[in-house]
Amino acid sequence: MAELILHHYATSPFSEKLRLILGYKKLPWKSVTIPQVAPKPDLVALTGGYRRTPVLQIGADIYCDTALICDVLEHLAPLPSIYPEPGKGLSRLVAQWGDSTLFWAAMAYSFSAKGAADLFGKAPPELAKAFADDRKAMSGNMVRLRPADAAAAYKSYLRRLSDMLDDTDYLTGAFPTVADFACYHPLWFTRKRTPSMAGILQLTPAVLDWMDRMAAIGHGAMEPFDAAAAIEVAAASTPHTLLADSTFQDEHGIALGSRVSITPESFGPEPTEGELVAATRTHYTLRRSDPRAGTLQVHFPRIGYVLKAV
Ligand SMILES: N[C@@H](CCC(=O)N[C@@H](CS)C(=O)NCC(=O)O)C(=O)O
Repeated sequence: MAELILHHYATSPFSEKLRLILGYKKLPWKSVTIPQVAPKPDLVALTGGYRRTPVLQIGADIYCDTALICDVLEHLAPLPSIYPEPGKGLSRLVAQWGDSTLFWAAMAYSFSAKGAADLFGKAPPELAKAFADDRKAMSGNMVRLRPADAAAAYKSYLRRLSDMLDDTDYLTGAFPTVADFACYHPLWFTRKRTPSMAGILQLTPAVLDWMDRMAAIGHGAMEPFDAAAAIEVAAASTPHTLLADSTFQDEHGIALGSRVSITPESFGPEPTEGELVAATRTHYTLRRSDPRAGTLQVHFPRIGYVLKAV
C-alpha cells in the first residue's frame, strides 16, 4: 500500500480527528507539518488552491476534507469500523453536527482573550495578528457567535453529549464511531490548546471521562516527513483513486472532462481548478498538473463544496 502522508499542524482540531482515527485503525502515517496561515506554497502545489487543514496524500492522489478522508481510511482499514452497523446513518449525522455546529461554538468560546493568550502568549504579537487576519479573510460572510452566546450554546451541547454517554462508553454505543472522533476534536482544542477556557468541561464529568478514553486511542505509528519529499512522492507517482464509487451523478449539467473549479461553501474561499474526472454521489475528482508535483488527482467530498464550470 502506498504510504499515507498527512499534511497538518499540531494545534489543528480537524487534524486531531484524523490523527486519532489513524491510531484507532493502526494505520502507519507520515507527518508533514504545514503552516497555520496562508501562504502554503508546498501544500497548494499538491491541492491546486485548497489550503484548509488537514489534507491526506497517497502518492499523486490528494484527499481534501476530513469527511472524505474518513471514507478513504475506512476503505484502507475496514476494521475497526468508524461506520459500524446498525446506526451508521446516525453516526454520520452526529459527526456532521460535531464538525460544524459544535466546532464553531467551541471555537468562538475558546478564542477569547484568555484562550488567545494560551495559544499565542509566548509568540511575537505579529503572529497572533497574522492568524487573526488570515482567519478573517477565510471567514467571508460567516456569522461568528458572540462570546456569551457561544458559551451558552457550548454548555448546552456538552450537556447533550453527556446525556448520550449516560449508558454507554461512546456517543452511539460501546465503541467509538466517526461521531466520537468528530465531536471530540473541538473539545480537545478547548482542553489542550486553550486550557484557561477548559473549566467549562468540568460541568460535565462524563464528557471528561469520555475524552480521556478518546485521548487514550493515541496517534499510532507516525514518522516525520518533509514537504519537499512529499512533493517528490507525488511527482514519482501515477494518480490512482481509492474511492470505490465511480457512477457519474450529474446535478449541475457539467460534463466529465470540463474545466471546473471547486471551492468550500464557507470558510476558505480559495478555489481549486482542473479537469472534472469524477462527480459521484459522494465526491468530486479533479485532474491537474503542477510544475513540481506533476499530474495529480485532487478529491473533495460533494457535501460542503461548490462546483462551477470555468
Ligand atoms: N470541513 C473541513 C474543515 C477543515 C478546517 O476548517 N480546518 C481548519 C483547521 S482545524 C483550517 O483549515 N483552518 C485554516 C488553516 O489551517 O489554514 C474538514 O473536515 O477537513
